[in-house]
Amino acid sequence: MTVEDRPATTAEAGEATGRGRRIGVWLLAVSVAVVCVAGIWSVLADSAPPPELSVSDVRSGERVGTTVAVYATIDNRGGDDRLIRVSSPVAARGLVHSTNDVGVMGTSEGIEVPGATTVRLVPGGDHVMLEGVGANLLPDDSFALRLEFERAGPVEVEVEVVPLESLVEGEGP
Ligand SMILES: [Cu+2]
Repeated sequence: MTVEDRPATTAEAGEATGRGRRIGVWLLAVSVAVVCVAGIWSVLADSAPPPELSVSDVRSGERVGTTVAVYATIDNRGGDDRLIRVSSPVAARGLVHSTNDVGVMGTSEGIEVPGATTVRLVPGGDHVMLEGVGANLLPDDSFALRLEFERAGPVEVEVEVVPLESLVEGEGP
């Protein structure tokens, strides 16, 4: 190595160090950006709008036997939700029922209550089934019912007992 070469080499080395620093700054900026995007993404994923439920027109027919079906209108002005459990002090057991294409009802995993929709529990469709009802339920009686939603949590409502014939034709009590 000659003496003349030395300053050039030092300059190159300096330039290389500067380049290394610039790359370091860029890597830092990129990783900060990645962390920010990941953060925003997780916030967005968690911030699905909360359900805004209002339950109305909750009714059942008179008790026949020990099983009573309950119908209602569930209005959701917020985000998606699902009715997952039901219970009532007048019943040993509360079930979420749906009715299949041939009119046979059975226990369902839950009733979807999508956002910005009104779901109607009606005879021949999805409904609440109360089993082991001991109390004699007559028209104009009312009783408490707890509807548990996956996201909104429990909603307490009052069920109005109506004459069987005033429920829509299609399914028994
Ligand atoms: Cu049923």
